[in-house]
Amino acid sequence: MRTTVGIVGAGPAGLLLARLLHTAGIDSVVLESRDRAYVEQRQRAGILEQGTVDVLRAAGAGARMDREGLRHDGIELRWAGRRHRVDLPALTGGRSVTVYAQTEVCKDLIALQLEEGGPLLFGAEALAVEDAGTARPRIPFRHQGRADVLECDYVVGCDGFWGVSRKAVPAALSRTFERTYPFGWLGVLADVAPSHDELVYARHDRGFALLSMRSPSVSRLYLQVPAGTDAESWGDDEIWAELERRFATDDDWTLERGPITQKSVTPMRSFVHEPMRHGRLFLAGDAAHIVPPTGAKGLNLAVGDVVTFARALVHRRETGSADLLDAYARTCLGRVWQAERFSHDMTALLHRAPDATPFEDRLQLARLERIASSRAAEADLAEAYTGFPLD
Ligand code: RFL
Ligand code: PHB
Repeated sequence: MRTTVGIVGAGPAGLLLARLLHTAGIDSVVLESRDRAYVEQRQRAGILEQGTVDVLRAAGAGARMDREGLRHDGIELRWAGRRHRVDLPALTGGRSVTVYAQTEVCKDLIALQLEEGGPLLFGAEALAVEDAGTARPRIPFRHQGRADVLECDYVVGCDGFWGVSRKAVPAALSRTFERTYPFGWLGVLADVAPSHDELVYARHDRGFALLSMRSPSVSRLYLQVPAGTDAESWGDDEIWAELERRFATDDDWTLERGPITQKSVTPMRSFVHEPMRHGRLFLAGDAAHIVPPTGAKGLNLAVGDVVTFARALVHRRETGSADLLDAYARTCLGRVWQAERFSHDMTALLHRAPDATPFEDRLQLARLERIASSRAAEADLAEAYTGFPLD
């Protein structure tokens, strides 16, 4: 099999890249090791930055998002019984975010690709990326039990943190930057209308909690739990009781309970692999970097990477110049490190480390007070949360 761009992985990065290349008239093949249902149902991100929304729309993948996505003009910070709303457009010159789940983004992009785009193979596991340092990189893969090889001009590794692409960068050239956290998130989906119309990020002495949503009738809620916690060790009533404690306010706000339909625990990690490019291999999304979910940045970063690659390849075709391809890693890493910084800071602001000292607790409260009382501090948060521009 032969194509211009071999794409490993059909998460949001790989699927959007295939769509962007298709609209630019560049052919690609996507290899995805899992089946379609798995990719469409894996519960993950919920928040799209304005820039991500604009990209999906321009790619012709925004119709259902525009109908069903929920535009949010604020988030609430909650601590010590207090509530503080951050007005996103007022602080950023009009920017907001959209609640539209990653599952739905993937469903929309898969449907478009199967209808109009190039091959998208499910159950196709890439075994390696070979000859990345040459003009003819290759991807050996297994599809429905048969061995095959995809020959390409370029390979984009969109295969997430556990994928094979990153391993094709020689160890002598690779550098990784990493932090693991001593806690994770227990996430639940519940069939109940969200108890607030905007997201609530809560800092509590017992740990962080987040109220989010998937639709006007489905809530998505998270609790900070110790690293390594088994989701099944938390009973449903116990989860609701703990959420109530951590979201408790001094006013008459209440948390509505409902049937929990899914629960799982996500570990938290910050991770960057440099460089993001080796020869004809380009890494994009979680394959190259991971952020803790507190800043809602992972999917949006993946979008930034593939937009940067697609633009660079179109530029190469139109002008013959490889300048933008050569600038890929530098361009992406600028945004990546800003998102790493913000995600780390939001995590530190709102989570309680198991060994937190009273001094650190007071600092957290002082930081929250600062955001609530200084427009500059609040605008700094709002700018990063709504996203750094793609250009
Ligand atoms: P993905 O989504 O992991 O997709 C990689 C795909 O590659 C496939 N694959 C292979 N295919 C072929 N051959 C191989 N050898 C392969 N190895 C792997 C995998 O099966 C998979 O389908 O990476 P991608 O596309 O880079 O997308 C990244 C995002 O999924 C991720 O950053 C976000 O979900 C992070 N994230 C959030 N991001 C946001 O922007 N906003 C949020 O609100 C947000 N919330 C979250 C999150 C992530 C979470 N978890 C579970 C980590 C909330 C949570 C709880
Ligand atoms: C989500 O809805 O899954 C979500 C929202 C905001 C975050 C992380 C996850 O910061």
